[in-house]
Amino acid sequence: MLTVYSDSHRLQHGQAELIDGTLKPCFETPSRADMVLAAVRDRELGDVIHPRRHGLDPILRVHDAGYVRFLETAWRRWTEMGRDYDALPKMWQVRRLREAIPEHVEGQLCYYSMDCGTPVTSGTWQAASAAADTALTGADRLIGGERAVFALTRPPGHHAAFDYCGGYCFLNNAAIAAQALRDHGMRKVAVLDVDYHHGNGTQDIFYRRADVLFLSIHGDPRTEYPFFLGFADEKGEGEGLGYNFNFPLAAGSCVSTWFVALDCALEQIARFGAEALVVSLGVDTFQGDPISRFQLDSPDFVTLGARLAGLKLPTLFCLEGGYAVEPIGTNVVNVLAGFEARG
Ligand code: Q9C
Ligand code: ZN
Repeated sequence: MLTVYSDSHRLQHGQAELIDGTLKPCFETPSRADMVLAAVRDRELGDVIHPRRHGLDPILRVHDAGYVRFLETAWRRWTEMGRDYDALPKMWQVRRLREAIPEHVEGQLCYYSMDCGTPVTSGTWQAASAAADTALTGADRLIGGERAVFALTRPPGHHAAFDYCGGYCFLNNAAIAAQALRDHGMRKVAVLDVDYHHGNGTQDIFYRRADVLFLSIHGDPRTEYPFFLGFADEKGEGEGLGYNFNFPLAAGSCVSTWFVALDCALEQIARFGAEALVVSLGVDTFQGDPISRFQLDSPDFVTLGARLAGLKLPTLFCLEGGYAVEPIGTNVVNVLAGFEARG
């Protein structure tokens, strides 16, 4: 399987996130992508290519222009005030506060963020736009007839919505790629999110649309991040009604429960008649993940890959979460190798 990878991911290297009431080193680190790339090479998954630049247009197909402009300019505006540490928001536009966009970068940081775990740094824009290019280059290859491509995207994307960042995500790589597939003639695209956390950003972007089916298997938001989206009764709106499926599972759920949900999701994708599949591939479902509570073990990821291959669709994998750094490469490449073995 072809891998798309850019070293620019290193430019996103946050110092700290607020977790358990204290600032802790970021879980989402450059070493994650290094470990995945090393496993791709060790296991001879296939060629590794650099992404091609695609510019802003494909990003603006799924993200708000004001939000994208904010991401591009936030670090410069933040440091112009003499600050040189990561930019993190410290308040939110909650119920009954005004929805007007603040003028000041500090206010905009609050307006355009959903949490304080997603630091804007000197290299955030370059890293995030390179990740979008990585996913877009993968989409180009699928259009060109490739059976499957792995976009080694970092920072991840699935928590990034139309107009906000969060959950370590800035640009929604999978959504940008799914839209590009639509724009290049694929009539129906399914996005399956297997990360431990609900893909609130991807759901937000496609919620009113019938041409992109979104499905997510994740920790129940009653107890798990992102708390405010990902419930089973969210089925889409307007034209999109019936094209959004959430499979929330209790934290601690066993492996067989997880695979039952996967089978339900795969059945919906087949019924939908998807012409292409984008997989938001988080491996924070691993039993050893430090911030998640599912039980998948490394061999289970091979099974996941094989089941996905059973759909017989052109498939683009975009890396999302996974914070057990040492085994992340094994777990990700297990999915891809399981897919290839099933062909
Ligand atoms: N105690 C992704 O996997 N913080 N993002 C959770 C848990 C946010 C995860 C804290 C987790 C975001 C792409
Ligand atoms: Zn996650």
